[in-house]
Amino acid sequence: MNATVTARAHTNIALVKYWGKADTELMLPQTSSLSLTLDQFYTDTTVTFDDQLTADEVTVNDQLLSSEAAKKVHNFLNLVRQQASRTSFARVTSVNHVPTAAGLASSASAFAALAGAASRAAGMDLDRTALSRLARRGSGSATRSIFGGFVEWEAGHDDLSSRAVPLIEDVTWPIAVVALVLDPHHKKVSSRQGMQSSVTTSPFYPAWKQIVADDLDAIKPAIRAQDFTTLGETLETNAMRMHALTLSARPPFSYFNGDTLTAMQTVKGLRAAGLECYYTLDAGPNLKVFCQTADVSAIQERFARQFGSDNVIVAHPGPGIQFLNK
Ligand code: 2P0
Repeated sequence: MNATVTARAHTNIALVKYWGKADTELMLPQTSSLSLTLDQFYTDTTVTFDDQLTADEVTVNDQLLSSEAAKKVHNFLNLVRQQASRTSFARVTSVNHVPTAAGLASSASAFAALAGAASRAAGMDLDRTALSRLARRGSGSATRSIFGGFVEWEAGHDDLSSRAVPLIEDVTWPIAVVALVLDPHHKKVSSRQGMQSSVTTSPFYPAWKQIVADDLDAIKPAIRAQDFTTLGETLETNAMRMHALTLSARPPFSYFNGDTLTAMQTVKGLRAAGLECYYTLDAGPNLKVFCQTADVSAIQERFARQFGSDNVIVAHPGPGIQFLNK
């Protein structure tokens, strides 16, 4: 009998960023990183291995993908087949739950959910540490989405040691992330290309490794002590220093657009007015603003006036991977 397994994984936002691989085959990063899993954005993925299939069949948001578009998924399924000693192809159905067509869907939730559903459907029973290592092979940031709350991806030095470790899974700290949709379109430079270019051409890359080590040393005690100021100052500076690696690459590139810069000014203005909040952003222009829940409505209103209420989404700490059936 062919098992059908559905897994749900949430996306995460990095506070100390992953930006560069040491090994592109094993997907080992240059540095460790640390994130917060979010409740609002998640992927549900169902996998069945079926002897009747003559190729993997991948459907995302009700659209059957071409074999070219499904290539990353196919490569990932090959790895699962190899580990599980299976030969049959798989039917994969995936739905991204994002509040609007926001361009906030992420490979993190997609590959974390796929790792869970595919490994179980293939008959493997992996614990969450092993799942994080498997998810890593699909997309680096997916390593962290196996766990909820604050999660560190320890860089490690080989397949076994490069894995996620939860710092605090059940977050009781009343904090929120206000996500701004400033451009819903696909990014022009993929994270994969962008980080590789930074590693090989930015003269600042060696400094980045030290920055990450220092930021992790600062942010982990701040999280444990619920020290919001240290958390915010560290995550904002870390994001800007990551983006300095794009501006200093050859050729230079940037993920900012005009609205990104405008929104950064708004955050500074809010802070000057006594509403403590800090921004971060990834490989796209959409700013994410960290704040304390008591300040959410004031901050949300300010950005809704600026960018429209449909483009402002409030998220909170979210859970790790869940299996929706057996
Ligand atoms: C992060 N990002 O730590 C960083 C910050 C974007 C900026 O991880 O090549 O999709 O699949 O490992 O995980 C996005 O890159 O890249 C990412 P791959 P991924 O969240």
